Amino acid sequence: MNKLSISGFRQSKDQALISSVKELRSMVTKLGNSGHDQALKVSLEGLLNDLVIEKPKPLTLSEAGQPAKTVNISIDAPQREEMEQHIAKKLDQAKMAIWCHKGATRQEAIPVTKPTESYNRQSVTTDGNYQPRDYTAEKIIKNEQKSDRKGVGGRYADTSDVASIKGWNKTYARFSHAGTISLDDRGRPLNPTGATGVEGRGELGLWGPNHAADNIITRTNDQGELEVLLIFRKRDQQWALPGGMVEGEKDILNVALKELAEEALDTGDDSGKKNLSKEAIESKMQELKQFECFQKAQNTYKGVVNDPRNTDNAWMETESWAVHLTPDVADQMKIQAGDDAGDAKWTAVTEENLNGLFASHSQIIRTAPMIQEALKKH
Ligand code: RP5
Repeated sequence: MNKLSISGFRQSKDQALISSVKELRSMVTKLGNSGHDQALKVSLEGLLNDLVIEKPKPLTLSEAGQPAKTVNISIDAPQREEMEQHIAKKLDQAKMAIWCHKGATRQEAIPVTKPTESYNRQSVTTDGNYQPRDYTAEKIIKNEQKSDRKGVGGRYADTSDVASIKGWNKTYARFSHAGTISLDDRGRPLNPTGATGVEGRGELGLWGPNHAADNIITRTNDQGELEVLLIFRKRDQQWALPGGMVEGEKDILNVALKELAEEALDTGDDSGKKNLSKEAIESKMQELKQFECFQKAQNTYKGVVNDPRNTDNAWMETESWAVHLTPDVADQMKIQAGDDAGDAKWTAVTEENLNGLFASHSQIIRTAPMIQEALKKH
């Protein structure tokens, strides 16, 4: 798009355009916080660079002493419309990106028509009363791979051409713990838990299920009370179970252990500094696997996570693994936050402490028998 100059604005429609530009500037500031879609921020900055707003020129007097008609808007009509639509789309994307990180209710960011009570999950695109917003983060589109092969050129996101994706319900990556995945008439997988108000992939890389693994690690402290290991998600500013995405791995417990080592365990040397190298993480995982309590890890939940990133066509699913540490293992385990965790700590298992965790971790954590027993005692 060419550089556009808005100058000599006088009419209300120019003021509306200028307000949108101001809003764009404020979005860039908001997106400045870590964890937000930085690719989107860069593209908003580019857009702002292309929009030059000049102060209204003072009216010059014509020879007859009357104001000369020199005040013009330098954007002609078709360009203006195109630019207005472009700005509106970018503002929408920015609001969605910010919303995704706030975990706020969707209505706070963008009003959407709620699905009606009779809403049928399989008719996301046919129910006339339902008007989801289309949103796929710019960082996802930038990371799209050209084919339906995982990890092409280090890219993690699916192609936008969802209809070209084959093998639904066949491989782990394209399989849902919630049951057979249905596709709509455009070949888009439908969220088995129903409508979210957003279509597209939002901030998730894959169409359909985005599989993760989570850890429910408990220990009994010196006072005989149960504690669980939680991490603080920097991006969401919320406490959560240590966990992360399954990327091509077949052994899901292995993924859980990798995430545990990365986010919550000390993988450094005696200097106390955390080492996130592949080797350091691998050696920590091997160490954990030697312990009997890890060999007895119990899979307590397999299913959809009510994650703020979920859309009608892309959603999080997880397998949670519960491990109760024996006292000797608990003593050896040094806790240190790393990767996208800003903090990691042992937390007393009480109703209060387990409420308000990220996504639906407050529910998932309660699937571990040790947690259930401890809560009964309180
Ligand atoms: C949640 O998102 C899962 O339960 C898991 O804890 C987490 C994985 O996402 P990232 O940590 O990779 O963002 O839905």
